[in-house]
Amino acid sequence: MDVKDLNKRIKTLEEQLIQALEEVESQHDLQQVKSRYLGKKAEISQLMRHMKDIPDDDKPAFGKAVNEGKQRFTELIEAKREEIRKAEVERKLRAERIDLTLDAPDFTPGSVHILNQIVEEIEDLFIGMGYRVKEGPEIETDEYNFEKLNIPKDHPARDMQDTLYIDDEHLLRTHTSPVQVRTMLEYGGEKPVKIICPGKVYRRDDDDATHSHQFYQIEGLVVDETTTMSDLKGTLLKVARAMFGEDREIRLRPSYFPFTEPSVEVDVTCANCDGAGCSVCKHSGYIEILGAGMVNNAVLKSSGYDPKRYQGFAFGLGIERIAMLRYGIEDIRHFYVNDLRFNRQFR
Ligand code: FA5
Repeated sequence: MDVKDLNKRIKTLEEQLIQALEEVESQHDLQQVKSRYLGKKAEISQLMRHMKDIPDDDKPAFGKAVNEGKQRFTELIEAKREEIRKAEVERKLRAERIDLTLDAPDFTPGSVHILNQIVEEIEDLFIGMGYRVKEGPEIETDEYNFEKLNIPKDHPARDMQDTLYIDDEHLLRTHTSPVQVRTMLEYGGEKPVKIICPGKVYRRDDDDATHSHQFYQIEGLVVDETTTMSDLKGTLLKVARAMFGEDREIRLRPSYFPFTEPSVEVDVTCANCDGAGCSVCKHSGYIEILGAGMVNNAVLKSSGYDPKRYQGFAFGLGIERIAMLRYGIEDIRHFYVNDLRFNRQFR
């Protein structure tokens, strides 16, 4: 084969390639044509073998002809590739075209559940006072839910919160208070703490109008060198007024929690009768909304804080309780049955 024959042969191959490309419809077909015309076993690749029979003077022209042929084949194939890609994009766009003149289906937008609305409102209030929002696990260990909160095994206070155990050491948290301990340990006993923690809690309570086996709490914890009971009272007054109106008053009643000392329960003046006494507040003029107190020294110690240097206050409020009082909801189960007629009232 001389250079002239070679050029002729390459020209024929090129015409065959152009014809083959006309049949190609997909990238897959194209790949097959490419390996037939440019692969290792393709004729153009094999032509180099004839080089040894070519006179030395013609060798450069022979090599050049093969390489230029390969270059043209590649360009033809790549042009086809681009053509297929564009056709595919266009096909897709046509298939996905939206008819803006069609009537929209009847569509009712959803909304945030009332319990989450209250959580968000309380979060905003506390973030505005410089608190951080923390989270903790719903599956807790006995150690964090009880032991480090000064409630050892066999302590009668364990009966205050009927517990759903997973095994001897793990349980569904009965309150958000374990996050107090988790946060203090995380802060390492040196830094002041100022956090709230909203979350779900679980108890083996029988469901009735005011009790649920699963409900929401918000925990609050402040630990610093100068924290006092009057800081706690001022903070809780702010919460009560934000939730129930600027003219609400609160009352701290002595109570008992193993993890606070002294402990209080907090009542707010009844919004229904303005404190005069009515059936909603059982004629007392007040309704209880939360538990609170000064962090017990034993808890500060087990969480790495020196009680001689630091004091703290903590509180835990029930979100459902607040929503029920604020909106006059008579049964806690309304929050969980997902009756849209109930949920839509709070949009
Ligand atoms: C506690 O859970 C304490 N951890 C609160 C606390 C935190 C005290 C920090 C001191 C310092 P208690 O069991 O009272 O306390 O629950 C707190 C609130 O959760 C109650 O005031 C009530 O609003 C709500 N609550 C309790 N049990 C239920 C229930 N079964 N269903 C709905 N809400 C409940």
